[in-house]
Amino acid sequence: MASLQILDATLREGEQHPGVRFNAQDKIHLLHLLEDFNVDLIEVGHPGISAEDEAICREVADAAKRAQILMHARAVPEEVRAVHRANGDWVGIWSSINDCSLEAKFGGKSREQVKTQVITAIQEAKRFSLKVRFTLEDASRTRRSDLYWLGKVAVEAGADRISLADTTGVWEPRECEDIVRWAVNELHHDIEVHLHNDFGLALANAWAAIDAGASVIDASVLGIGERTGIVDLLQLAVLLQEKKREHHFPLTKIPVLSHAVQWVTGYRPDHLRPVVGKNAFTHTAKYHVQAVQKTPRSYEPYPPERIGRVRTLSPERPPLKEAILPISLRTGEPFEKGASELQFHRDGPGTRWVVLDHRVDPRSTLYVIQRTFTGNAI
Ligand code: HCA
Ligand code: CU
Repeated sequence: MASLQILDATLREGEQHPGVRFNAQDKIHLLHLLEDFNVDLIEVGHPGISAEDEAICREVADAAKRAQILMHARAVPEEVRAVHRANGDWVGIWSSINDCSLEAKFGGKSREQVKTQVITAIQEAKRFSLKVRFTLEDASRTRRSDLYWLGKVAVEAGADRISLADTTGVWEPRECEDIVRWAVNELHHDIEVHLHNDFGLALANAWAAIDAGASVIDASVLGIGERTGIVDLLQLAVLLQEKKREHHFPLTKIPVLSHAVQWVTGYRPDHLRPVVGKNAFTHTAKYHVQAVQKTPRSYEPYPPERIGRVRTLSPERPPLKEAILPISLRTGEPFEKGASELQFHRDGPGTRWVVLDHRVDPRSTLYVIQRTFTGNAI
């Protein structure tokens, strides 16, 4: 456990959240908040994308106070040189060799061509004394023999760490644990994991990877990233503190970090989200409220003050409303909002329908309706 490091990728993977693009000032502000949160490794961007990205990455790297700065690059010498020019400490080079990747991402390249590219890119990085993380992208859908083969190529070319990416978020915790343990034993190298959240298992997989001996876990603030994102840094930090007694992160800074990212990205986590969600410390049922007033821990996994939050007691029950339900109909002419007394074919007599809202898509129309039983045929 002592050697576990968390890498924050908000400034790189987070820019793959739809509609997000950080300017240099935003990145520097978030970088400093992440450093204040004691994050050791921070991935700040992909300088090879454009001259503008390179300039931003450089400004951010130069503003770092103590974190090690990592930048992303394809296995292409020019992209590695962009990381060197932008003053990165680490370059994160990635490649993959399952059939889908060779075809779709590398335009039909052969395994040998990928091998040559990876060796050339890592050697280029070493010429500039960059530390190298080599990522086996889409590791979760790649044969183990292939992971071993390309992993060994990278290790022998001089990679300092090998990362296994669950690019489409398909691992389950047991599989993730097994493969990390295998990689630690077979590659004899520090192993990092990059876990997407498509099935909602990213944090569970990270937890399994830690138990299997992973040295580095990638995360981002609020989990922002491509599609459904990656491991949430804030949830991971709280879990480490509460379950493993790792006092590594100053958890009372969570609200500031969370709000900074919400502000800059426009992303709003939903109320149910663990740690930062509005409801995370709200107690509603009357007997919960009474118990919490006497002994807060009766219905709390940990006290909200520990992460800079407060509890809310909300025992008032809202009055009963008329039933509202969404229904979907294949229909030509959509009914308008406010239309009422619609005689749908499945109505029995005496049922009154009011359309509160509707949304049309090419195949059907989704109505949100209010249904009242009037007792009279309409
Ligand atoms: C990407 C994919 C990636 C790469 C991870 C890495 C993934 O390039 O957007 O290079 O460590 O999820 O596999 O984020
Ligand atoms: Cu990713």
